Amino acid sequence: MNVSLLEQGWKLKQRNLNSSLLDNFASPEGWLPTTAPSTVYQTLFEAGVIPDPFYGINELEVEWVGETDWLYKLEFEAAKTSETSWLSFDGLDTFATIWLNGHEILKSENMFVPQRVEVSGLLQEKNSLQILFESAWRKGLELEAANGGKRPLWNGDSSRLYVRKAQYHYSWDWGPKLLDLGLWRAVRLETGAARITEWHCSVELNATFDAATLPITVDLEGDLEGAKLVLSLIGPGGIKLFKAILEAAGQVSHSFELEHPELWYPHLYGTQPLYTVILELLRDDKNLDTKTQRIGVRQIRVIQEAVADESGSSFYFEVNGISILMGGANWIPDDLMLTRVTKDRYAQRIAQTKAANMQMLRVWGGGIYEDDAFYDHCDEAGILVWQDFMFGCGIYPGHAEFVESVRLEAIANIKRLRHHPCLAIWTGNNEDYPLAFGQGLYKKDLTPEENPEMPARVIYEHVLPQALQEFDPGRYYQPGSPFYGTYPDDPTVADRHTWDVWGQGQPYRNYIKLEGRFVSEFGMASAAHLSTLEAVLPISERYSQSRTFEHHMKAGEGMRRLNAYITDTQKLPQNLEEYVYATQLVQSEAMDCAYRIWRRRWGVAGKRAVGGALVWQINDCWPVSSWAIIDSSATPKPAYYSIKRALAPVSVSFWADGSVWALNTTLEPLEVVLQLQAMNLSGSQISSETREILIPANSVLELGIYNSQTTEPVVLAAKLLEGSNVKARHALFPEPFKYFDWQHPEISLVQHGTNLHVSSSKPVKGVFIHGVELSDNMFDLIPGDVQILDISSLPESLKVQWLGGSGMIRVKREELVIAD
Ligand code: BMA
Repeated sequence: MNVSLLEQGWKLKQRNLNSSLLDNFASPEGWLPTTAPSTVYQTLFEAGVIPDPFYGINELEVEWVGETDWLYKLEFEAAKTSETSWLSFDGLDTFATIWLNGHEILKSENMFVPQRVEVSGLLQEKNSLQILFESAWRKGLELEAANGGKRPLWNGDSSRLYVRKAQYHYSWDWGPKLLDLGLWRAVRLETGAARITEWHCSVELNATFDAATLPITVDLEGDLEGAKLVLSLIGPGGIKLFKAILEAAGQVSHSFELEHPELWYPHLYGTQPLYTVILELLRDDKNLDTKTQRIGVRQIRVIQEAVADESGSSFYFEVNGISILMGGANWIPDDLMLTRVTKDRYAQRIAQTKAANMQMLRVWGGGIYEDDAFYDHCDEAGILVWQDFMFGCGIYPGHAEFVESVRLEAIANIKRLRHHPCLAIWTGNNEDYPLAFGQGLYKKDLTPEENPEMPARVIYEHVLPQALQEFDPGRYYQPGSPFYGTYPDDPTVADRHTWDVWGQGQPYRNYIKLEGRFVSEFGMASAAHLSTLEAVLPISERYSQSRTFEHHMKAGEGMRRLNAYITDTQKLPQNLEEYVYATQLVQSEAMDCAYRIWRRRWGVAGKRAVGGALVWQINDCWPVSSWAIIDSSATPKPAYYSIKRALAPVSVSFWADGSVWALNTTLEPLEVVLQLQAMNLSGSQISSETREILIPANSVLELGIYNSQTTEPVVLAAKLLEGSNVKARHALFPEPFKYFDWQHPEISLVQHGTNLHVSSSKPVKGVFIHGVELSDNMFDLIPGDVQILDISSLPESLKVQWLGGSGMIRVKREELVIAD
């Protein structure tokens, strides 16, 4: 195949509704240079036609872009050929009509369906490609009026339910309304005599994990006379393992058998060896087409078994026979202007996920089926993917055209994603069932056909599982997330979205009562970093009650809730810097509570009461106060670090009642020394205790209640030591923090080579060091316990904030003394 990327030379302009489309395209006026991929917002912003939609309250000023129609055009040359030619459009957002040399070749109404059109008869030496993108806003309103009118939803405008477009573009409780449009994925001209149209290699691992069958099916089209299909399998180290030469035909099947395959594991449980399948369609010595597919050999199961002494059933993942206590996060699209999410940005975000000791990302249903790069990085990093189909928080329609469009969308995306070893589970939608349940629209005991009040049940319960049955059988599917037993928050079965904390304003210590068998969403909002905010807040607006600050908080009652959690827990902040810290401390403490108390319920084999928790949300798509733990400038918020510590393979934890437990998610038992200490607020020791403990593999070990036997306020500290190596720490400070006098802590920072030693003469809560990349941050300091962090470079002094204060602290430099 001769493939040319039609990337450069595109032009873009707004459609003038006062003249005909033909005149619009013909007129030389108003065209802006652009590329494919590109989007309209991105092009206009980069050309200086509109201001930065993310700055200040510009969102309101640029809304018109999404309410108008836009034109793309490209002149391109093509060599004369007797072979077949196709134009491929990997992503059209959304209502597109396309003409080649004046002939309409395509109409598309679904952003998630790649399109390919044969254009052999229409191609000339000089070609003109013209595309009309109609406003999704206007089209959505028309579709809504024609197909059933307004339906219940959370977030955005109800017309979104009728439009197969990224739903968060309509605004969300963490995102602005930016109804972007355009050629959001690549465009290609492909020419050849014959081609590989479909290919798939599935992986069947045997029960003892020591042999795998790799059945490969390939569909071919075109002139296959005398052609051969060569299939090769390359091992993880680049070694050629197998080669098969087969007669080319419409469909070709073959199978490779692998003895002792190298198994793919999630991060922290093993390595991520990847095999490559290469398909070459050859005639004589001429290569007609080539495709490659990377695969991994592993078996993933969702275990729903009895939980000893409890009702309901477990919900946890098992990979290659290993029970995994999942730590992870929910993923939203990383930007509103999707073409700005480069491969490097994906790489950075997945690396951050991995560095936080996470093993799973859930691609949430209000966004997009992500770019191949996302899943490639997850394959390489060992991050499992929980993949929603793209429906979120709404009562979607079920008319025939809509269902058919969804069916094609599902098939296209299942085929694109199914070979990735990272892909663990599919779910039909995000929160459509709880929404319907709450409104009395979900009739659980009736079939989808008998329940027209929730028309899209037909999609979630028939169309999607049928598509999976045909194209990705064997992978776990659930009609929605959450999907529950008797009611949406049922803690005894399946997954749960826990929003009583934040959503209902409950204190975060209540997480102990709000577990699920698998908590696939929960979170606490906080402000973005000060520097991220300063970049979008005009100077006069840099205070937390400003109109612009509030504009960058989209959640219902969002500002009130942020403020309530601060007043419940801390003294009132005096300026924006303190405000940002106060919200981030709340988020960090809340995440520490949730992850630790739920992971405690991993228990032991046969009693896996909680199988994992995914924080809402890992990333942001613009500068905003949200539940994200990494803000839109890619800077981890403090909660990122408290989660990272809670998800470490070995941890020790306190709960508010003084109970202590250790968790070892490694597959080996661990012998460590447990050190417990109680001290008053100025750091004088009241009691201490040291004992040797053996934490069984992949289990929780309860360590009893540590009681300091005193009535004065105390700080409790726990450490696990392997020799002099600190494996884990945790501390319990008296709450609510606002009732106590946090004395000036005298924090010391000393650089030893590539380490920064941080210590203090008094107990300090929530030490956050600004402006440098560190292996840990937002930690508590206990006198006598120096924390050693990895650093890359260090300035003379560092800005440090902690509960009760902040300051610039000079970094002392120590000569590195290397002992013999
Ligand atoms: C969950 C998500 C999102 C939402 C988030 C915060 O329910 O599925 O729809 O952004 O809560 O409210």
